[in-house]
Amino acid sequence: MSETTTAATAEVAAPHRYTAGLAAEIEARWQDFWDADGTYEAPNPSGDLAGDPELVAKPKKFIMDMFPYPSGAGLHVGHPLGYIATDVFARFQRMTGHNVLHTLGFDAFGLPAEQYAVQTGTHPRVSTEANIENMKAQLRGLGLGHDKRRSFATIDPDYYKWTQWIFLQIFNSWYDEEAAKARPIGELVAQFESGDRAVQGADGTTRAWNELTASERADVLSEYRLAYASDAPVNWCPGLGTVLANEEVTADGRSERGNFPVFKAKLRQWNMRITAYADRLLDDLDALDWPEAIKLQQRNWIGRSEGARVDFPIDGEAITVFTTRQDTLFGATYMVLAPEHPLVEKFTPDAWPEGTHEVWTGGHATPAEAVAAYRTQAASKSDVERQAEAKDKTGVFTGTFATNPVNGEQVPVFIADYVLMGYGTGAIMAVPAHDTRDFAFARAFELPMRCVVEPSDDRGTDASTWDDAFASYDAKIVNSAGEEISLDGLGVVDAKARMTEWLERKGIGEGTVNFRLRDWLFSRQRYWGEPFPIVYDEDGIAHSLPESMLPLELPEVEDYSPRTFDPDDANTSPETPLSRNEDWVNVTLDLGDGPKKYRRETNTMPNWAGSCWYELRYLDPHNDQKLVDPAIEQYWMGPREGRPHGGVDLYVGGAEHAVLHLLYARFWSKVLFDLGHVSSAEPFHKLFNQGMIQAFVYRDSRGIAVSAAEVEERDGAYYHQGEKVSRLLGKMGKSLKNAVTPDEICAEYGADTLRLYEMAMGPLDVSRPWDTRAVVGQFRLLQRLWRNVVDEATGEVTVVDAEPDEETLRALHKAIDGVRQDLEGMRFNTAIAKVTELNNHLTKAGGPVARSVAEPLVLLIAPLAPHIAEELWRRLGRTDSVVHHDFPVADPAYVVDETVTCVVQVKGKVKARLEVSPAISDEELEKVALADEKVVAALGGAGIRKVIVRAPKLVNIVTA
Ligand code: ANZ
Repeated sequence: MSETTTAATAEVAAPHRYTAGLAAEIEARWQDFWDADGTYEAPNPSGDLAGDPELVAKPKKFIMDMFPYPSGAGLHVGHPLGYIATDVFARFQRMTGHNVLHTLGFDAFGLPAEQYAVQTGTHPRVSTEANIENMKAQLRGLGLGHDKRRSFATIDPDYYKWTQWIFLQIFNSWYDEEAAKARPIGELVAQFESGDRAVQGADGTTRAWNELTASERADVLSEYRLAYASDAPVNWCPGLGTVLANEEVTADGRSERGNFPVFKAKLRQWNMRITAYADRLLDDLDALDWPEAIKLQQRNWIGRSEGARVDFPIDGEAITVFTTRQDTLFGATYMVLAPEHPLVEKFTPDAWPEGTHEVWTGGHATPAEAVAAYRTQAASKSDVERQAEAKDKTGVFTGTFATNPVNGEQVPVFIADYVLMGYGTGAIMAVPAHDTRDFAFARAFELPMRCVVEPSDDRGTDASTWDDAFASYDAKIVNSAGEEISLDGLGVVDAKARMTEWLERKGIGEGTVNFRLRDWLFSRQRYWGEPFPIVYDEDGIAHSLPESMLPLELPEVEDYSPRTFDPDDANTSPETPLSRNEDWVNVTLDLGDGPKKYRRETNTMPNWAGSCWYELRYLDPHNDQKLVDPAIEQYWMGPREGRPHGGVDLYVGGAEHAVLHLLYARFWSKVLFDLGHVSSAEPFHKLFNQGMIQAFVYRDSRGIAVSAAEVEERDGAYYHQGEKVSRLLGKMGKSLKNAVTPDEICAEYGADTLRLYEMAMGPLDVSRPWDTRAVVGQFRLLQRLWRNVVDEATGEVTVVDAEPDEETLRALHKAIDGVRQDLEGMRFNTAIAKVTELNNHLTKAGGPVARSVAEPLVLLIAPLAPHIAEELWRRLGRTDSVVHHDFPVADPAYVVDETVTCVVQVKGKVKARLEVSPAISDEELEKVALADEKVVAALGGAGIRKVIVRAPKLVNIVTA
């Protein structure tokens, strides 16, 4: 018999069975109802919260997903894992008395949209909007309870108006170190005008503000602004035709997107002074409820190092180094400058000093020649390549010696590419005995090594005999006694402190903190991004557009494709698509001092901009007067007990966003907080990283992925069109030909089954392999649930108004208790196991189910499988929605175990085991024990001296 006839026969016999067809009908109907009813719309406080008794009584929960990028490929079943999880959680919170804000927008600017548009020849807006519509339809089919009034896309002009507005807040503010917060730039100007703050000229002299030209003032302010343009070495990617942020460059120096080479090039670009917030970004992590792994990644990325700056004099000048080991100064036997260090020329003499070692000169006739040759060589390497822990260190002597300030020794100064210009001061003191890189370099260049930290092993203190450096923070200092200072015998920590104090006293150094974090490169040479609300006057001074001119909309251009170049050609420079539109670029505007000619900024913002503040827009999505109404922001995001910086209650997304989005969004929050626009200094209080849904990748003998749907399994081997193929667990995706779409699964089983399957696959934070064949298991659960309420033949509800038996009551209340705890703890897989157990109990018991059991069962599954739950609820005669119904509460009397085993000892030996109620009293237990047959037999009529009772587990009878 074919499958179709089986299904057809079943439908005749049981026309009201829960089939894919019925699921589809139910799901579509309730989705329409929920939309029309506004079931998921979360009210905002209107004005004063105190005047809103309903909201005062209801705690709030703001639950968010990392919003999707609407790609042309649409969703596969891996994408909605997190969305389903937050939806289940949000539904549970609604049913436990919370006002829940849950919605989803779209992050729609950025490179992929533009590249897709370039490939297909359609305008990015057209293709992006079509992708959004497609994705919305896919998501709607999953029954996600989103407040749709609050959804938006980052490309909507009335959204990016505020992205531009925030940019201007950042541009028009500075970081006041003393107050440790951002302040409006006008307050800085006032300090300059009044003379409260001195204006430092480039030569170190003080100048009067009112004597500066407009252009000079702009330059001074640029040194303070939190968003500023500067000519700095940036990551230029010719293959993509744009510059990239450090965070977008991979560990091997290529573009994260597209895997193209990235070069350092000096270009005028916009930056965000995120470094001003390094300390706060670090400190505030402590109070966040985030996975430790993500916190650690942020800490490492920010990279706080405590150390000292130390001056090494040369001919009345000095080279300043940054070291984290000032305790090892006596062991510094040479110095290294980054090849690009600006002092290199100055300290390069005309000729090599008498008798300079051949290895030091690299065979070059003069220091200048050696330096020039080495610089060319170093320029072709990325920072990452330069920092790689390769043993073969390269470099060249500059021909100069500096003085080690602790012992007056003359130490040679080298340039070498393992020292980077962008870190510390771009110069180091080298301590070969205690630093691996210095050790390798010293070996190669035959430089002396001096052990100044006592080794904890038996290598001895003659470093020249060692195989590698010895590094420790937990050891004693040796060989470090000079005329003015001695560190001998001190531990590392104390020695560092003593040295810092001495350096500061002598005025030749100071303790400092250095950060690895760099300012955030904020401009891109792209069309599909937010235009900068900045214009330049005829002197090239940047002006912000007034708020009334926002949004500055992206102009329509003929050619929006980026100008890309030979990926390997570093000698190229970017061309912005917006610059090709002269009419838009050159404008006459009145910025308050009469109409004048300006040129617009033609870079666009990076795609990260739109996701830096979207949580705030969800709160007050249609406000066109303010970023967000303060009372509304305070209600949803403001600080509460246990969350001192405020923020979203739950934010779910992938672990790959540890440093980019999550760091940028924190930074914007802090600026907005400092400027008084929001009460929350952190965007996301609790972060949860969901695992990935993986899928098997099948490859033929050439290693090419073949369509997973066409693979057959025979005796544990896999075949594609007769050819044996290999099988490995990997990512799911179109390119690996193993994508399964939610649409397929919904068509075959319905969304409720898909939701249950995804949640049942394992703990949410663990990656799990997709197995289409296993989905049916959850479908069967729903079929059995249906059968426990509805007669498949007649469609009549079968529940009865009878008292359930004791065993059923126990099964019910245990399930309620367990499911409640599991949903609260986001253990959706075990919650499903408990619902299944209860449902199976009812199936096995047979006969009609009592209403007092059927109703809570439906409520238990409602967060997980909302459509079938809503349907059964209404069929049970209820007229309200399950969505806002109270979640069942367990009766503790039925939750405790029915009986416990009590051990009865006679003369110290176990003579009986009794099944008793856990609530039994001592007296009752004693009575039961003494009446037990075995106990009576064991006593054999002997007199009882004492009975020790520890209800409910132990009775000990001592005989006379
Ligand atoms: C002397 C020394 C002795 C060092 C020793 C280390 C160990 P973190 O912890 O990452 O901040 N350094 C400083 N500036 C550098 C640059 N621009 N390029 C490459 N290396 C640089 O690292 C700080 C240490 O890295 C500094 O401390 C310096 O080497 C080196 F036993 O100074 B140290």
